[in-house]
Amino acid sequence: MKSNSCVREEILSMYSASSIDRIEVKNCMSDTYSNDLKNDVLKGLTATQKYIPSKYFYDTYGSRLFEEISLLPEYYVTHTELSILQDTASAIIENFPEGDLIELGSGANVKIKTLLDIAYKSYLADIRYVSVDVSEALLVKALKELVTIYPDLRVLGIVADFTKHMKEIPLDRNKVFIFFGSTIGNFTEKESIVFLKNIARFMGPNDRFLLGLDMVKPKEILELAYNDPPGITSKFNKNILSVVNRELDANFHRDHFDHVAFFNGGKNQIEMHLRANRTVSVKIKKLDLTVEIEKDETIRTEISRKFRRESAEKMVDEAGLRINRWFSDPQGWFSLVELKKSTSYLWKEHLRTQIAQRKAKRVKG
Ligand code: AVJ
Repeated sequence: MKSNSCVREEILSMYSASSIDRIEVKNCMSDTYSNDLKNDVLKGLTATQKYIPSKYFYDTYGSRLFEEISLLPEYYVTHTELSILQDTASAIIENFPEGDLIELGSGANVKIKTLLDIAYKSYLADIRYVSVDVSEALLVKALKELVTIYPDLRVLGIVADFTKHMKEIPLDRNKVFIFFGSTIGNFTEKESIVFLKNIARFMGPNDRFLLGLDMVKPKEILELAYNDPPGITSKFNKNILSVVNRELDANFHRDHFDHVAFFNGGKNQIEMHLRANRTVSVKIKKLDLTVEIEKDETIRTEISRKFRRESAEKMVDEAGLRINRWFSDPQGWFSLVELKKSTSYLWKEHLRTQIAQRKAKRVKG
């Protein structure tokens, strides 16, 4: 099966031709998604602690549910990050006269609009917005909205899994990578370092990386954010079963599972699980698999790690990045961190190219 081949897509809509001209979309997912899902679900549901990777929450309905979560007062994550962004957008965007703002896992537009508003107000010469997201429907909708709000803005949408398709991101211009929402918390410690390293590789000495990090805070506040009284997070959690049912022809029954979310203090992470409220036997036709789940056994659907300044510094450092500026809200609940490539990493790269050049010369001469 081919992978990493992205197909350029035509955008059809009722919008004017002039705005459509500014939208370009590449789809890198169409031929890998269902295969990845198969492998991941097979591995996850045959493990001792059963799990389904959290990236499969985000089909169209799941993305919409997350939007709803982000409006909940209990879910402090989104509005705290937005308030930091509003206070710091001009500081962030200064000295960025032209280049690409590359947002990974973008979803809706609220946060990027805060940056673009400032860019537009100040001087914006030639900024392009590059959005990388797994959900094509949402991505296209968001891009269409942006080109109507910002005349002249060029946008590029890449329907891709940013843990796999980094190669598809254009690298010829100045760059600010953006990874909002503390989504990095959904990766294990190891995975997050691999991910950051992968981005660092594509950064030049002047490029920046804006990373959102949710901070450790009292357990009650954390647990309420993932156990909202109206039950939207519970719906969001159970939606992953509908994704598996639809994509892999399975027969999960959402009523047979309860939403569970708690703070694991030893690991500084929120964990979301689906706990079987009876003995469950699930047939997954496309995997030729029957999964037996005991009463009270759980399927882990998400970890959401919470950071401290020291743990963040350590993680970033191991990836060859350094903290350039640290923005936070007065309570210190959330942080927006501006990263640059670390000097030692730049030196290493410099030496490596020099050695390679010398070798090449020696071969020739
Ligand atoms: C979108 C990954 C940042 O981990 O808090 C919200 C997802 N899960 N409620 C998070 C989520 C449950 C969210 N991120």
